[in-house]
Amino acid sequence: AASGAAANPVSDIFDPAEWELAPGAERYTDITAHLSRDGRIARVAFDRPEVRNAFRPHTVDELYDALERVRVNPRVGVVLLTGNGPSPKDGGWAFCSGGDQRIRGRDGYKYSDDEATVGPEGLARAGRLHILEVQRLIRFMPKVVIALVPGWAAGGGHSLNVICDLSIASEEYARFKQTDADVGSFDAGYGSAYFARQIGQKNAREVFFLAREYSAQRAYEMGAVNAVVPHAELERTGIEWAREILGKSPTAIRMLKYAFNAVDDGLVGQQLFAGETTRLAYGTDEAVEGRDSFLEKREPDWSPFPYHY
Ligand code: S0N
Repeated sequence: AASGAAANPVSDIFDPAEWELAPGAERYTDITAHLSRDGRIARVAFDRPEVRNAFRPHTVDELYDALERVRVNPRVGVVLLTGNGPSPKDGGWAFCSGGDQRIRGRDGYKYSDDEATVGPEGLARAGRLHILEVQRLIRFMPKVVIALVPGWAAGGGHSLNVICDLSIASEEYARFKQTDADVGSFDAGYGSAYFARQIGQKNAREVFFLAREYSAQRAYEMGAVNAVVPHAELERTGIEWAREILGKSPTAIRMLKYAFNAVDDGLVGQQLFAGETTRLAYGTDEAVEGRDSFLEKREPDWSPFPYHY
């Protein structure tokens, strides 16, 4: 498979006929970002296959930028998050292997490999575990995010698979391993506690406490992924699922995503759901009457609006 990387500069299973470069993506070095030709699906991918798509702080900055652009793009309804490959070194595939262990220091992650050049801004960023900001962006984005797992999902990459709304895994190459306890770096938030909601407490504790390797099939049996497909069909399946979701009501999808989230997200989840209900309410004659009565300095007339039961 290693020859594929040379044949296709993005990824061996990337179909250039489906995609065009997303606006602003030409300057990314650690990820790639594309939009489908009709602009309705985004594909964002880790692009460090030589280190199993591990992320350094710069990678996370780019990922956040790409996902934020997607979040505010009104045409995009579904996001595919994946990892490019194979590795030019050994042909191995990865979704993401988490934080780049080569630049992890005592106070977190070094923002730059060259600390002398980072300046005050770099110092302020030092040690930030800002992959958690990316997790929140995915979690709170009112669009469906699908993880396409072409190879290893390990450590913080495993957590990213957890946070995505749906997951499709490569039958041949997807592997799952939560190395956090091996390397002394643990995700005590969504990556573990929410993972236990997905696959059950005993399974989740096994994955974390034993840090074993799991196949795509085993991950499917545990409920950690939605489907296992042949490697060559991974991206096509992701696009098919995205197109199916795009055939549904955008409002229904966003309300459902926030409804699924709310039970685990406390007041933040309620706040997001509430924001959506307010948006819906603004579209009613009743809310318009409230606004107009204020602007016209008169008592509101609520009589046309019944107390539904
Ligand atoms: C993924 C593994 C299992 C793959 O094994 P395999 O196929 O045998 O390949 P290797 O030979 O090991 O790797 C190939 C080359 O890639 C390099 N490499 C792989 N992973 C990393 C990495 N994470 N960082 C740096 N380099 C990596 C290898 O070194 C090798 O390079 P060469 O050829 O030069 O020797 C296996 O590679 C593995 O176990 N990787 C490490 C996985 C890991 O432990 N990741 C870190 C876990 N922790 C986090 O991610 C924390 C992240 C975080 O920021 C966080 C913080 C707070 C709260 C939450 C999080 C969060 O988790 O999101």
